[in-house]
Amino acid sequence: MEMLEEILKLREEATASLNLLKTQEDAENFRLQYLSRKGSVAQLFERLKEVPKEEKPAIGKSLNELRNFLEAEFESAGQRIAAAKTADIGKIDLSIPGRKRYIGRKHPLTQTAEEIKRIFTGIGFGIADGPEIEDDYHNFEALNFPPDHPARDMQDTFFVKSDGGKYMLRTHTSGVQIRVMENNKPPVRVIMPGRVYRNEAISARSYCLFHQVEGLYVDKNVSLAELKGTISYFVKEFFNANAKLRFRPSFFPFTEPSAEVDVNCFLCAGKGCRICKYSGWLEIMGCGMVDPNVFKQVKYDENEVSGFAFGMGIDRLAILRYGIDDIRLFFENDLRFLNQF
Ligand code: 2NL
Repeated sequence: MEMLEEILKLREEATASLNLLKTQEDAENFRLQYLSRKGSVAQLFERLKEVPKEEKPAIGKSLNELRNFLEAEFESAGQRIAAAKTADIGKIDLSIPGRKRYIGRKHPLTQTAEEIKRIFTGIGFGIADGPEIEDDYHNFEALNFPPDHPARDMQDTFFVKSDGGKYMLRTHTSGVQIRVMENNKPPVRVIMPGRVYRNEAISARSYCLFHQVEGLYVDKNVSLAELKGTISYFVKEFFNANAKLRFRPSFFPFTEPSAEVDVNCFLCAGKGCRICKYSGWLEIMGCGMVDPNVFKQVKYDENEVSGFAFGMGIDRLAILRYGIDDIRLFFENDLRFLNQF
């Protein structure tokens, strides 16, 4: 290659890398590569010896120009780097206190649901889930609700409008249990946590949406004593080992006999207070022995198997456990509330 061409090429190459210099270290590398005693510019000067005599003045002049140009540019690049460094120091105020980072946490309803799941899976229950839009069969009919039951009323249930009343937002998770029995032979031992909906006036005590955990155990010879034992175990794990509970006769279309479960009020220890409405007891769940009509619907032989079922509101349990006085707080996502759990 002609020397003049090489000089031009080196000038282009060096100018390009000058623009990329960011740190003092970059600058020193540049100096070593191009401007030091063994650098590219010096090497070109070295070759001036081989150049024919008549070309020497022109090429020598070019080389001098190159060296002066690069030295000047290198100098200003050095100033640019130094200036950038001071500018950065000016931008960062090391005396400003650090920004506080907020650590996220699980919603109190999630924490409560997880605790309930932990207790039941620990004694052999599986977890099932299913659709939140249910059909009439799974939400009511298979559960032995008579056709004129008030829960089937528009007043209590959100129906999916366009289909003339066949589909609804589930009012309990029982439909999932029906599906589990439809798809599995006994024994069955599952809980189903999930969202349920009721068309109710919204107040501190009730919301149109809440959360339920239902449980079902079906096998040969499942007894009421096992129901009581299972529920007692759960209540003592969830509330405390000394919790006292009572089973109060009740009615559900899908269980016979049925009971409601009360735990002694832990706030007043049974003396009577605002939370337990001066009764000394808090209602926490419903339960019973699965009605034979339900077994017939899912083609289980009601003479071969028996079972118990129960249902509890997660929101209600969380309210009691944490002493919350308004269910709507669970749905507002106000961090001042959520950060307390
Ligand atoms: C309550 C009461 C209950 C059930 C739910 C159930 C489901 C099937 C068959 C029989 Cl498939 N029973 N579920 C039984 C008793 C009570 O819930 O107060 N829940 C908040």
